[in-house]
Amino acid sequence: MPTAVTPQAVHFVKPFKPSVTSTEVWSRQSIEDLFNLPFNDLMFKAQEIHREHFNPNEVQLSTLLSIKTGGCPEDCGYCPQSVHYDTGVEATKMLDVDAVKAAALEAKKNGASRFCMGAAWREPKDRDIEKVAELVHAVKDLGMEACCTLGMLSESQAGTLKEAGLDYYNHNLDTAPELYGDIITTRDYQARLDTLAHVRSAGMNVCSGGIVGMGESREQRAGLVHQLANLLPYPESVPINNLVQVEGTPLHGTETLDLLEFVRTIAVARITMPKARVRLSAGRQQMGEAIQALCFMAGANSIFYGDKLLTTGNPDWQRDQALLTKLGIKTS
Ligand code: SAM
Ligand code: DTB
Ligand code: SF4
Repeated sequence: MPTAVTPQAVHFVKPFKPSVTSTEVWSRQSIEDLFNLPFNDLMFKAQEIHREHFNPNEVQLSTLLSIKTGGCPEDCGYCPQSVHYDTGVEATKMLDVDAVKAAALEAKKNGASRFCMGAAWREPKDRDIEKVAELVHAVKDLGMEACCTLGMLSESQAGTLKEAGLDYYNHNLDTAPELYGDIITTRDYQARLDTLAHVRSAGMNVCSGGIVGMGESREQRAGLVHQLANLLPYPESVPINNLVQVEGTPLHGTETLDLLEFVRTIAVARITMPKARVRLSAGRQQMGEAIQALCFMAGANSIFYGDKLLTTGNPDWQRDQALLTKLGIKTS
């Protein structure tokens, strides 16, 4: 039996009108029940809800760039950028504005609408935030949506990023609360919820999801979705990552997840967060076209687009364009 976990609400500190409003409270049991549906029933339910809120033949493209790689003091057991593990990832300094502008322009030319900048920090320093604000301006000047994932954020740092024009802040809950301590010991679940609250109160869109395939049970996958779906309001953007196993990390060698379970996780996220962009995120290179097509049927309507995630590979844009064309999917 899973541990009973009280849903954590992220409350507004300042008045803010989110684009997603939700009052529905999901019990953990109701989410487990969705996971346990016969596959076809689950897919049908997810399709119905998806079609109520979105064009089912449209997928949004986000391109990632690591603006500061490696050397991170945190011990996230999945992550090749942690200083605790020997993965061959070399630590770099932060990229300058010209390098970021060039990468964003390339992403735009290839059709991406959102540019996401990631940094291997536990938390940025205030002087880092000033530099990131310049990068955000550069991306916004190209007419793209901007997203950052920089680690834990204070309320004032969130405010500075909002003022710079940042549209989305990505900070994942990663897994169910009861499994979290087995994966990461250097910061707790509440700290993640606090960052999400700061992002909300600054008036930015929240991007938050997690990773499956870390050896969790189906109940624990339900536990992750339970936390996300009960955020008030739930995130506008929900990345669902399949663990990319990197040699040297503690999670390397974990038994791989049956990919139909991955599809189920997408479907349950779609049903419980009907208006969110559910992103089929890391792990696509290991997935094949049929599973990705099932994910789109299950309600995924965003992908990371471009041949690199942060440090690991992703299908190149020509391959993705070929798949999307084959499926008759338009992009935004
Ligand atoms: N350092 C910041 C943080 O942790 O919030 C931002 C970057 S961090 C790499 C962003 C997210 O990438 C993590 O929260 C995790 O969900 C995801 N991630 C990292 N390594 C991964 C892996 N090997 N497979 C799948 N997702 C991964
Ligand atoms: C998210 O949920 N997944 C992305 C993004 N947000 C920052 C990161 C995936 C990282 C995969 C491992 C790597 O490339 O280092
Ligand atoms: Fe650092 Fe983020 Fe990797 Fe954790 S996931 S080790 S915080 S870069």
